[in-house]
Amino acid sequence: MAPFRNLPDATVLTDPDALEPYRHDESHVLGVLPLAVVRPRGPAALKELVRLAKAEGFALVPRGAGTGKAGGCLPTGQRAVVVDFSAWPGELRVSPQDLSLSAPASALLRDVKAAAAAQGFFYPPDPNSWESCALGGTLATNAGGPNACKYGMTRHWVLSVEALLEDGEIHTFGISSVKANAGPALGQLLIGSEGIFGFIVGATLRLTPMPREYTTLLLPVKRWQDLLDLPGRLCGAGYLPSAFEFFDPAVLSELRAHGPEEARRLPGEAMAILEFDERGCTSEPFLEGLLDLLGPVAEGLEVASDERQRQGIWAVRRMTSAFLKERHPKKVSEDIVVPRSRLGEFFAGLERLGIPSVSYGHLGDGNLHVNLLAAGETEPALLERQLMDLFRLSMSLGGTLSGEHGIGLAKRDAFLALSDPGQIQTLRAIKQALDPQGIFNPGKVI
Ligand code: 2HG
Ligand code: ZN
Repeated sequence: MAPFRNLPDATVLTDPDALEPYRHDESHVLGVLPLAVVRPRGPAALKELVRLAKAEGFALVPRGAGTGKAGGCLPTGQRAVVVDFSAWPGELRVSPQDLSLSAPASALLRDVKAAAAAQGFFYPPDPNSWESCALGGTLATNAGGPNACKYGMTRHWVLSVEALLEDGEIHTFGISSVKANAGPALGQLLIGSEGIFGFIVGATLRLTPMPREYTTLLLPVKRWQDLLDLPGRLCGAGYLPSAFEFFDPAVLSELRAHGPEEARRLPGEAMAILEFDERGCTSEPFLEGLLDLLGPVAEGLEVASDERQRQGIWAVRRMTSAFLKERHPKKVSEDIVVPRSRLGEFFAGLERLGIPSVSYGHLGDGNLHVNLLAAGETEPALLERQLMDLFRLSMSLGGTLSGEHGIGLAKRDAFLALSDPGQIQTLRAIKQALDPQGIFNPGKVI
């Protein structure tokens, strides 16, 4: 491919067979075949790529490990070059003094978490793909996960970011300290921007001491509606779970009938997984108070007594997305949010609107994976209507159409149709200021 022949410090792929995988991520949408895939190994490659993109009029589409759920890293349009950051250099460095960790975008989240843990620290963001996703992707999409209900999302753990901007240079936003107030936090604008303003190549992350004890519970319930006010009731009683996950009756019975061994023995009409990680959470008084709260709704509650049991409980939760996908390959899964206080109204709304769906996910922060299992067999216009009804319902209750996966390609039309026009205008004005030629991931988000 002629324009890329002299690209310094990069690997360039142009063989169609090698390009094909770049049309996919973990979402249900499909990208086009890119012109090329470039794996930069240093700033010189990025500088030249930006120059070429402007001169030749092609788009640059960033990619980490391709585990995104919204199509944000998929090429679109006529001429797109995927910038695959998997070979981007850099070391993982923990600073106990600063309670921080710096890492390149290419680092796997698994390795980031392990490097922190090796020195007694915790980096909380834990999307389901944490063992295979790249840090850069988690920053670009502001990844969430079960721990978000106590610890917040990726953006709450970023001290500074290094990003490629449209001048072809890498700039640093923020410092290695939680206190930095010299003007608006421009780095935060890049977190969750899905690469439309520039590409994140590295970051310094905030750490916290590693929890030393966990209480992990499997909570089968007799009546699944009893779960819906439980996150709020726990918080009201001073219990803040580090994770509160749930499976509705339909998901639980699929798991029970066709899931792995550990899932087949699961009791109850529906089920939750609760975890606590604060100091003292394994003490008698803590557990007694908790069991007083949970007892009346539970049907045969189990407390993990060792790390192996804890991991067994989490294994069932972690495989749920892949399991449902395998059973219903054309399903569409959403990640809407409603405030915890409106969960009951949300499920009543789903029923009223006749949206044929099953749900599981992060009940503790109101972020639900609503799955339309029959999406593949549903007439496209009807499916579209069902999804828009779902998004409108979430928004009418003070929620949003994406809690953790982002907008990307998958939700772009809905985002544009349902958002406050002032918000879209603002985003477009920022895009125009930061990327006047529109080279960074066009056609995503806005
Ligand atoms: C999870 O929580 C992930 O398991 C994936 O966010 C959810 O497949 C999904 O929609
Ligand atoms: Zn999730």
